[in-house]
Amino acid sequence: MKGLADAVVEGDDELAEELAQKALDEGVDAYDAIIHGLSRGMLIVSEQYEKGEAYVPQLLIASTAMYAGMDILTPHVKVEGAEKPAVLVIGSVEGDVHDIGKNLVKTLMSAAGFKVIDLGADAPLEQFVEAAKENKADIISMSSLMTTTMTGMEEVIEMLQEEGLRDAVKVIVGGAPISEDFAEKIGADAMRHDASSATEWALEAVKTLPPTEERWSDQQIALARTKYRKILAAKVPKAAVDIGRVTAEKVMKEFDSVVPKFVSTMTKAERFTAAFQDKNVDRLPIAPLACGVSRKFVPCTYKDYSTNAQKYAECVHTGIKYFNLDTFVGLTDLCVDAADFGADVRYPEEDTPAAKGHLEDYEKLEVPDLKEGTRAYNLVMGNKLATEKAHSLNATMTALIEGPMVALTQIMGASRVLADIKTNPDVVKKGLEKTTEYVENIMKMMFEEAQPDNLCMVTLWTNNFILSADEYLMTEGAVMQNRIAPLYKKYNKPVVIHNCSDAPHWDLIHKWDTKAYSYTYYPHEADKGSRDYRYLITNHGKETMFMGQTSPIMFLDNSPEGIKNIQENTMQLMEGVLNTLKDNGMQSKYVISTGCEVPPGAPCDSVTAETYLVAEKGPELQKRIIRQCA
Ligand code: B1M
Repeated sequence: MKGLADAVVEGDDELAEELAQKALDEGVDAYDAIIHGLSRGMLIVSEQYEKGEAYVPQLLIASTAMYAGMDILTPHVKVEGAEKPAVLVIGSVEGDVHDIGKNLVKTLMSAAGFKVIDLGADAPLEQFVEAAKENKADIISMSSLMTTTMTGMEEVIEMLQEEGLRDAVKVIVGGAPISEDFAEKIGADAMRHDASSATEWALEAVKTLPPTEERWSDQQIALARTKYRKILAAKVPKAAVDIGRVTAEKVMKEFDSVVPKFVSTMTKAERFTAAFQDKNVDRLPIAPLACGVSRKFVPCTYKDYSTNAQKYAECVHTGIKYFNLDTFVGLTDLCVDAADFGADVRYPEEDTPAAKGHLEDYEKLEVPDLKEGTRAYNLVMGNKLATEKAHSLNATMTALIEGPMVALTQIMGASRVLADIKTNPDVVKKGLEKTTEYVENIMKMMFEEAQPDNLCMVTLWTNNFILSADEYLMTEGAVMQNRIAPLYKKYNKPVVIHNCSDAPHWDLIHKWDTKAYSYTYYPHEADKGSRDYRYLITNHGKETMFMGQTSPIMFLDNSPEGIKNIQENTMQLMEGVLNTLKDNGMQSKYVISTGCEVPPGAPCDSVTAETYLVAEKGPELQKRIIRQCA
């Protein structure tokens, strides 16, 4: 048993198979070998992960070893007399390609003895119900990592209610944006913050369920259908309005009577450039990543925004104008390179594109020609036009491209690449060589053709919850250091990085001589390493200009309370930042921003609630706090 557990902890799939076979040969009960051997090993690694002693690659290879052993043992589990394993349907909901957390939940549920039906990522909502019916499931487990997809969970629960199946299964939901309140509001049975507590809950929950045949009987289903019909009828139907478009029209109508009245003594470009150098400014620059949402002013679909250079430039133009931004950060989606390498990308009309079909073989990766017809070429041309438009408004343009590791994980699949870092590091490095070459070509073309004011690189895998510093430095860290940062230098451009992680490896900022860094702060992860502006300005502020801190999720709420909340939050942030700058002998090196994209379906007046407030109150605060210090 110890050998089996150790094989899992070590991520040694061959040893797990060998010992599983040995257990069978020596007459050990197969079920005991799974639970007291393989599963115990998986629990050890998962505890190490929770304590920050292990990282995602180790969890992934441990799960491969566990499944390898289980493949040998499971056919020998004695069914007679033994209880049938409980059935759990799992998936990341439609529209959401994040699947690392879901895969961890799946692994621990399998380790706990559940029969797991995995619908994968971006799973159509009806599939949760269909799979539950087909397998007479005990539990449905849904993950969502985005505020834009979490509402899908409620739809699944409503479908279960409509079909009279709600009482036949327990429903658990989870993922970063999911709260207990949300779970209760949508009628889920539970939410948990991590994979191990989700598994503990599931083990208890199945104990309280009546027998399968009773729950899934026609009679129970008919009764439940009647019961929930009333509940569903009482629900207020969701209004089918395009909130982005409605609020965009409102913002455009009010623009002339509001924005020209803001007192400013600098142009947007002057302000942004001065802040970059910590020089005197009339107020702090403002630039939430209101990227996809700016398409509502044009209007155009998300697909047009991300694949049509002209439309993209128009969105940048209207975004800068109506949101009153000092720079536009040109985030479209993170699968531009993946599409050019041949990965299958899904382009929903109204949402961010996602890489779905990944490539099989690292060896077959071929660096595409950067020519007309490729997505990267369109991105460069879009940024060329967008830069002209930004300059016509006296603002700056910050183009954005995927870093080599984001590109590789989008091409090959994130969980696979992360596991391969441990088992096949050379193959990953070779893959990175190819994506780095393409990224370099795009950088050169951006600098030579598009000539944006800044070029921002997405390096979200520096996330300290996912990769250790060594693992990161061995992979993308190495190419950032040796190839990407020097290329910025060659073109005499500042290194600008975007990272939407909870806890990046902050010490790397020095290594690539990063001049601007867009970050996200997660207050609930502060004890694990997520850092706020106080820490960042104090420790790295002299070398690096930070942009971030505002939660993008806040912009979803444009109710009067929501708007008030945004304004209070922005005011506090401006005051706090200015005082911190002053305490550190600085005056302007910070941009009020979001560090991650404002959801592309968000209302536009929630964005202006922040940007207009900065324009209105910023100058007086700047005078009061900074000038006083001088
Ligand atoms: Co994106 N992304 N991403 N991303 N990404 C987030 C989620 C984001 C929070 C970043 C941010 O704002 N700071 C943000 C969402 C914001 C919002 O809610 N509106 C975001 C965004 C905006 C996007 C894009 C839209 C970016 C763009 O293109 N403009 C795009 C979306 C594409 C799409 O889905 N349609 C996108 C794309 C990607 C990549 C593909 C590049 C990549 C995912 C690769 C993959 O999973 N295959 C990615 C990544 C890696 C992230 C971050 C950095 C990390 C997520 C992760 O894997 N964490 C993330 C920022 C963050 O969360 N810090 C971010 C590690 C993992 C172990 O944790 O999944 O949380 P997690 O799982 C935890 C718990 O949540 C829990 O258990 C696990 C640990 O034990 N848990 C459950 C999970 N499911 C559970 C179920 C349960 C119980 C517990 O019961 C059922």
